[in-house]
Amino acid sequence: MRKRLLTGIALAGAMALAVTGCSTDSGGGDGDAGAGGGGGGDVITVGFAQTGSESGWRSANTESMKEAFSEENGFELVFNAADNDPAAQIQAVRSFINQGVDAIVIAPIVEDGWEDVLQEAKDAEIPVILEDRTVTASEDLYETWVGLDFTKEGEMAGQWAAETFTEPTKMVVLEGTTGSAPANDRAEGFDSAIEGTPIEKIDSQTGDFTRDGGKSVMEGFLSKYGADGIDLVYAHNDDMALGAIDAIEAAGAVPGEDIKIVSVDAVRDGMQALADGKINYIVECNPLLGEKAAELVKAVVAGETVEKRTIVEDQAFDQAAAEEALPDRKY
Ligand code: GZL
Repeated sequence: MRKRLLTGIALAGAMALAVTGCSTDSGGGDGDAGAGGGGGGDVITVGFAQTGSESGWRSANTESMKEAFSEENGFELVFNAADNDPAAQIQAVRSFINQGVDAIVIAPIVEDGWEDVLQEAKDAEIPVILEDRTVTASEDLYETWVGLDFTKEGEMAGQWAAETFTEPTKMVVLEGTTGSAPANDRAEGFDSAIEGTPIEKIDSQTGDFTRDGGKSVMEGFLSKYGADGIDLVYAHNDDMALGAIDAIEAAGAVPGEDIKIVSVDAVRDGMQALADGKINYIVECNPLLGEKAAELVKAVVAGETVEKRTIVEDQAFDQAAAEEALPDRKY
């Protein structure tokens, strides 16, 4: 902990000076009581409040963050996964503040409810960096955000659907976590892209970005409308799309043919299902944000001015593109 460790050492040094009238060389140092001998001030202690482990995307994102915020890269990482519980995540951030970390990184589960704890971090002079998802709180309560353009991801999925379905089409939607930026923005982007098309959204429900959630919601849709009553599934992430595939196959229908599926993320299991023809189109959402997030933390802690937003570009895949990309896929 740069700031607090140095303050601690300086204070101890000053007290030593006060007591003995001279600084004590910590051995190998230059007699400066504040040096701490091993350059302890070089390590940046970062509290990272992750959403949880709800999806394959999240696992890849967590791995990327842990790789980037490593000891050899000059960090001490304090990691918390909040099990998709917004209250627990805010509590984790509060504990980071109490620990006096040098910086806090958050992947906020939901957009709202962040004003108080972000103000507490600001009052404690601990910079906050957002990665992945965003918040509705004022931009002056965090230093910067690195993530993806969720609205554009929804638009790209919707454009594919608009080009593919020119006849009356009945669509159900598997929504992401209620109140999360990706769920809100992917819905908005997709809906704007299919405006004026013969695609009708007959139902929409959250599967909380999990495979089990996607499966149980799809089971409900199938029992309500029948396999013949649904032409298209729009899943806000691959894990829910994979759950929908399980439900569609259990109902005796053929995913990708009887009921087409468009999804977001492009994680390995989703890309395999796309290559196998069980999903029809996937828009990528790149989880490998760790390197950029670590770069931003170092810049912010060093007092440099950084851009308020850094957006990582996404691409999209049809079946042929998935077959080509799979062998080299990092996640
Ligand atoms: C998007 C990310 C979403 C993924 C889901 O950046 O927040 O959360 O699309 C994950 O797979 O659960």
